[in-house]
Amino acid sequence: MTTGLWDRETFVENFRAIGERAYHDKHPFHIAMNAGRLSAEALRGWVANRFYYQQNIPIKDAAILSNCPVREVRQVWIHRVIDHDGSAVAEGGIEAWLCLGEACGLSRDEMMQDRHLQPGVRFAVDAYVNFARTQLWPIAVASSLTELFAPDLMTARLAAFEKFYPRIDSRGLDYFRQRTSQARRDSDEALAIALKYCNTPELQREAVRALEFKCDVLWSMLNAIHHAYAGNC
Ligand code: AHQ
Repeated sequence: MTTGLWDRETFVENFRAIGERAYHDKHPFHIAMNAGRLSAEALRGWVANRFYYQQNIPIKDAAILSNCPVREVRQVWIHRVIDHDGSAVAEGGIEAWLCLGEACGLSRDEMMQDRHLQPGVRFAVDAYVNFARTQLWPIAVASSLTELFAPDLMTARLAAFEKFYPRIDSRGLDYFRQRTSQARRDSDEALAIALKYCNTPELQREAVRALEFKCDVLWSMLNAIHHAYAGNC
């Protein structure tokens, strides 16, 4: 039996409960990273594999744009593509992530050619892009709400890199610095859109399930990376 429409507070609380339970800040690989226990090779493996995720974020967001008939929503959402792809006047997150890789000892070529890409990372990321292409656009927007929980993780990660991994040039960490504020803005925007357009009991429950799915995407990526590079940490 479908229960009634959640009020705003209940809807938001249901999103937050998913993060509390399933966000990847609790994954053993991130715990080890933030405790300074990762080897240089494990860090390189994580950066190289996350690059595949970063490259696909603007493709995912362009898929949402292509499915969205609401001009006001597209006007809000479109900056996400430029945030990562960059533009003629400013580099974006993909370039910043390549700089992070070079600071960890990876070459641009081996990242661009996905030389280290683990099957489990490829399949999780491709599932996320496919989700954005095939789901109702408000549901795909809701799947990005893992970013509600990203700023705290970014802050902890930046502190850990500066404290435990001093051989990584600090300029390589600019992605995490810019992401902390970008994630806050992104999640504020995505939450406002999800609350407004997931406006039936069924859409609200699908939106919460979309966030659970996205938490599984991020968790599966780290499972594959953990298995490949840091099974003993
Ligand atoms: O660097 C990240 C990023 O650009 C994005 C886009 C967003 C989305 O649209 O799904 N999610 C996301 C995330 C990024 N970094 C992850 C991390 O742990 O470094 C966290 C991830 C997220 O929380 O969804």
